[in-house]
Amino acid sequence: MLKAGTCICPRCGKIFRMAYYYNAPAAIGARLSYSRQTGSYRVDPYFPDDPERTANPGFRLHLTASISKEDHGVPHSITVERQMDGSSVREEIKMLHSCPECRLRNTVLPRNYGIYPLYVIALAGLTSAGKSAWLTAISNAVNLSRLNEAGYSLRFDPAEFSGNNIKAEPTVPGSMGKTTYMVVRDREGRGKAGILLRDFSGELFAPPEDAPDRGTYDWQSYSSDWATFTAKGSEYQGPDLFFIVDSAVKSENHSDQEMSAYNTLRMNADLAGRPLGLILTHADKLMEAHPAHPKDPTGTVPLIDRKTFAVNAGYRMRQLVPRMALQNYIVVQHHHLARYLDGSKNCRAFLVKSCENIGNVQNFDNPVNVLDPLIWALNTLGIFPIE
Ligand SMILES: Nc1nc2c(ncn2[C@@H]2O[C@H](COP(=O)(O)OP(=O)(O)OP(=O)(O)O)[C@@H](O)[C@H]2O)c(=O)[nH]1
Ligand SMILES: [Mg+2]
Ligand SMILES: [Zn+2]
Repeated sequence: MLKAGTCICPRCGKIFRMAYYYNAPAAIGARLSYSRQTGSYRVDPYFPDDPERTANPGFRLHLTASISKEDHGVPHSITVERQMDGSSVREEIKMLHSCPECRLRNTVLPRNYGIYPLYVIALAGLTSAGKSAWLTAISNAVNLSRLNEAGYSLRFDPAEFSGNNIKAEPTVPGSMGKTTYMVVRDREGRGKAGILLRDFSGELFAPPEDAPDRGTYDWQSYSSDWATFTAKGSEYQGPDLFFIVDSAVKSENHSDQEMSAYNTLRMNADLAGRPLGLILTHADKLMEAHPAHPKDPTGTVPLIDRKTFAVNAGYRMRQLVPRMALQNYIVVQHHHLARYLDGSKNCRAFLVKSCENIGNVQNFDNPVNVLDPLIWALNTLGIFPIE
């Protein structure tokens, strides 16, 4: 967990404290600070790699509007007037809360970022496992509203929902993917915690089957994304929780791949003491296939069928608790890695349907169990207390 006021850049993993603002067209940056002496905010030009220019920028910046109390000193955007030294002309510029390290890649931080204690959850898993789709599904306000119906006093408030009917696309290494940020709020709307769910490209976790250097892959250097994001420092101890995501319907020869993905994760991140969730996606496909129970010698008793989990079921305790137990049971029966991890402390398996595809357009209207892993994670981290 990062203390309120400390940020991790969702893209580059840089840890920083300042409220940094950037305007891309003008290529100028500034830091916003509060002066106790004057009781007011000020904005100073700031060039992270150029102390000289920071000291003598050749212009001054003035805030054109006061900072709202609700922004806790870190608004999403500010409007400033720039006045060149020796000139009386003032030019208005809008600046966005950004990462000082990778500002040139236009890394604008999500709304309300850096204001609350920040918990980091990292998603690992092979390509096409369903990582990005799950992140989209849990940011869907329609799904999240079911939590309110169940009567919980806390709300999850996602920074954005990339939308129904979006095309499925593989996450490119080096990008942020569908990284999701959400604020956990109480009934009065007060923020309690920020949650960063960091998506990664599946290519970071297992090379393609036909990669020429598959046997000698150097994961550590291949995945600089992953390395920066999980590197520990004095203020950041790596992700607070990990999810491994895999598809419930396997392509052939998949089982050794999922183990290699897990071993890669262990090599790249210190999992010691961190909770680990396994999310099997494509529950819809598994239910359609209704596989036989592996322990049934007659092969006629189904492990799961097309009605085992209802679409859009609610989140009341009496629904949630048995449903989570059943998911864990089924996944442990069905999946190598789940069986291997079964019984380890702080491990839990889930079976979800995030979306379905019509052509290659994803539809998120009829999810199954989709918030269960999130509820478990936040409960495990002590943010979302349930019995
Ligand atoms: N039917 C069904 N399709 C799903 C489900 N989850 C994901 N998909 C589809 O599976 C495909 C792969 O999903 P992604 O979310 O892109 O997978 P990813 O793990 O992010 O893959 P990379 O970005 O390549 O690492 C997409 O076409 C999704 O729409 C699900 O629960 N059910
Ligand atoms: Mg992806
Ligand atoms: Zn950055």
